Amino acid sequence: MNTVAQPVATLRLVLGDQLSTRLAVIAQADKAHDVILMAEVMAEATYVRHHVKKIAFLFSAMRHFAEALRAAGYRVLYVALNDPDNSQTLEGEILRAVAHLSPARVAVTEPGEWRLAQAFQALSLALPVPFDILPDTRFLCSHARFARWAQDRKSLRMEFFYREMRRDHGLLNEANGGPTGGKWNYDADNRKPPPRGLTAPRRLSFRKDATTRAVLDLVAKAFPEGFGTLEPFHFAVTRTQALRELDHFIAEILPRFGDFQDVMMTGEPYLYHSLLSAYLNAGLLYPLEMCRKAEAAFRAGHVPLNAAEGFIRQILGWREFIRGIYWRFMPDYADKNALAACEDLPWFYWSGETQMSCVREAIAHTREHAYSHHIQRLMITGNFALLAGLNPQQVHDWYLAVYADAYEWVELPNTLGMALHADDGLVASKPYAASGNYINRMSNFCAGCAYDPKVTTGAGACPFNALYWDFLARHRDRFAGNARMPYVYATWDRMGADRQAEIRAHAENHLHAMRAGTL
Ligand code: FAD
Ligand code: DLZ
Ligand code: SF4
Repeated sequence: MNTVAQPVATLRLVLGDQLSTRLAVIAQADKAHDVILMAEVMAEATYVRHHVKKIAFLFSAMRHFAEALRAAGYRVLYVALNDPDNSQTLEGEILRAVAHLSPARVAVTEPGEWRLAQAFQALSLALPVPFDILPDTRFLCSHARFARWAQDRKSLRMEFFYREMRRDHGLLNEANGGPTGGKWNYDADNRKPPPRGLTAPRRLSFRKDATTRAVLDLVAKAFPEGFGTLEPFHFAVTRTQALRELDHFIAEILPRFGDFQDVMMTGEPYLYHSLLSAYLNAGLLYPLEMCRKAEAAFRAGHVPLNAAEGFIRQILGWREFIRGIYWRFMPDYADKNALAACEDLPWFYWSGETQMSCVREAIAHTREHAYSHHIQRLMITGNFALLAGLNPQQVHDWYLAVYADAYEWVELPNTLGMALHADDGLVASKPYAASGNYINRMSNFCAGCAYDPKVTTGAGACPFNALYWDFLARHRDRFAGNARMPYVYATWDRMGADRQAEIRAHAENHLHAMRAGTL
């Protein structure tokens, strides 16, 4: 461990997803008397089977951040993964630094996961000095604000939360308090199917410097069994680079973000999405600056309202709402399984080896980029897991592992709530269940598939079709009363008992094939 000359007043821990100088833990640091601790540890790198690109991105961003702090005059203690004295847990590294530096107190920003929050609570009892856990002020809705909004409401709906957030932050709001353009939500103008000849825009790619190359070597050696491919690696790893990515998105891509938000295409993982979540969640970008830049581009006439509003809604609405749900309902939330789903996660989620070209494609994007866009997460891998009745906790572990932007506070409610309906409708008022017809409409995946999206039973029938009807039939008692679902149950009833039995038997065949690894 480095020797630090001056006596230490406060030891300040910065976690891998807290790379923001505006956080009080850094902004209030006394450069002469405080020490900032950052540590790469096996416990964080292995608590799920993280994608190797996710680990490399975070370690490189952490190392660059530490360098920038040093250059700005802070005293930084950085523990590398292969430091022989590394205890390989965050608690161990805090204790080691406290023993070595004898600070008067320790401070940290509240962590983004319940697991670590609990560990820090326990540690505060074991430490010989006071341990201050500071609020994470990067979010646009504090825990208290969310509690105020949620109290006494029968149901918590993102749309109403979002409107309050728009007013709170004056985003796309007019002087009379109303929404710009007269409507709060322009989703109906989005969700266009892919037009013929749609091409994806150019994306930035950042050159690997010596720090990133050293991290890539380290990760390749330390995680030989890790999920996904490490190279090519072209993530932004500093705030400056992340800001370039944000500005490129706003100028070149945002104008069509709304229109093609739900489109999926073979070989095109990104399309018109921003790719900013990994940077935002790690602290390299701030949510408000992203929203303000989108609004400014709209006001300057560069971006249509449906695109700017859609983008702002994802960040100001969904992202903050999801975080509010996580902290309000943890720890019970993690065990929710309202639909009693109990199938094991099939191996093809890791290997991509399946004949379903939509799933194969989504998993190929995931393996290569540690990314797939929202509709692939929700309507391909999530939808399949919902229809096939995969165990929510196994699905949750998968989503938490495979994406560069995944931390439990944001991943868990998206997986259990939005994709799997395991929280009984807390996050989503209706299950996001869809047949092959939807996937065929919104993508070009079906053209290259062994299955036929227009067929429900018999040889070559798309598995999503029979599984979709079987899912609805299985959960009829729960969903038949949902105001948004009578139409689908009327269609099911018109099929008659023989056809229904045939479809359900076919769904069972698909589940057999899934268990046998032949789907
Ligand atoms: P864009 O489509 O460009 O959207 C802009 C920004 O809005 C994103 O960067 C993100 O910060 C925010 N956003 C959009 N939708 C959501 C949402 N539903 N919840 C929270 N923020 C949102 N997002 C994560 O950041 N981490 C996760 O671990 C994660 N897991 C998910 C798991 C499932 C099953 C599903 C259905 C969604 C998940 N999401 C997660 C939400 C969303 O899919 C990603 O935020 C998005 O795909 C990131 O890509 P992007 O930056 O290109 O997003
Ligand atoms: C995700 C992650 C990984 C892979 N490694 C580290 C690490 O070595 N050191 C660290 O401080 N943080 C890491 N993280 C991020 C933490 O897991 C994250 O801070 C918690 O999950 C809380 O959100
Ligand atoms: Fe997916 Fe079915 Fe289309 Fe194949 S036919 S790509 S399984 S939706």
